Amino acid sequence: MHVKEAPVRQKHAAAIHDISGLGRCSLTVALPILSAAGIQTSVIPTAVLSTHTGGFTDYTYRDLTADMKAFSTHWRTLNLTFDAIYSGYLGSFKQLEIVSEIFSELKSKDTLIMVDPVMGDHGELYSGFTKDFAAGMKKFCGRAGIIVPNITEACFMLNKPYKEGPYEKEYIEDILYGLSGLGPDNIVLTGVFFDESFLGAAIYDKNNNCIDYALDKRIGGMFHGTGDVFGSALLAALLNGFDLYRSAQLAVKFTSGSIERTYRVATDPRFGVDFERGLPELMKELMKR
Ligand code: PXL
Repeated sequence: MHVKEAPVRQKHAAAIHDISGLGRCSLTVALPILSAAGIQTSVIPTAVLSTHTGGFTDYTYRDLTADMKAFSTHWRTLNLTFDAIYSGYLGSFKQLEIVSEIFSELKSKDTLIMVDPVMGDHGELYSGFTKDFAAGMKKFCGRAGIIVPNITEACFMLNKPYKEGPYEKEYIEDILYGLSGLGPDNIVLTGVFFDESFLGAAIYDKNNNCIDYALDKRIGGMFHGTGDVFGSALLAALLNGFDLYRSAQLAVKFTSGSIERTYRVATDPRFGVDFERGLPELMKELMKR
């Protein structure tokens, strides 16, 4: 007689980001990556834009702040458990406050809260963000189990001078310790490089007091949406049971591959990176677990 294996419970994530119609960031990146990784992904959209705000002018922006809380209030009646809640681009203090409430409403004992404190890059804040907002985001990061800032975002939250790379280990590790002081158990800092050839993430696991680096071939230049590609792939790997370091390695490889495909065909960097054609390879890696 054929005995069926007990079905493995499917993981369920909630993604709280805006949806920028064009430009491959936020939900148009998080949804396909998490879904392809076998994770049921429910979304709370924070705003709907025609494009993201990086380098485009005249984009449309419909704010959904007033609708967000109603999603979680409704979902609470449905007796759900979330394995992860993943927040990204949040555009106001009000949204920080609401998403904090949503975390409290939707999380259970084992829910991983992942916060990407999207605010800027290359030493500059994105349009519409202020230093005050960075202070609000710093506090908000205290609600997370894992945060995935880039160096610009980390420096604004820690009130630390931003430096251009290549970096010294001491500078990076000082940032990691500073960020861990905000509360999260795990820090994955992106945009780290020690020479011109390799770039990736610094990983700090506070409970094991362990710092590690996941680096891959570096292609210089500015590529939009890579933070969202990285964060989504990282969460996809974590929810598929990979440890923090291996998850960061897979996410770095997936992101650098996406950048390389984009670089080769020299598309307008505002249109984001070709992560789509890297999905089969990422899935193959995730299946090895
Ligand atoms: O990738 C981050 C992001 C998300 N959403 C919007 C953005 C940006 C970065 O510029 O503008 C609307």
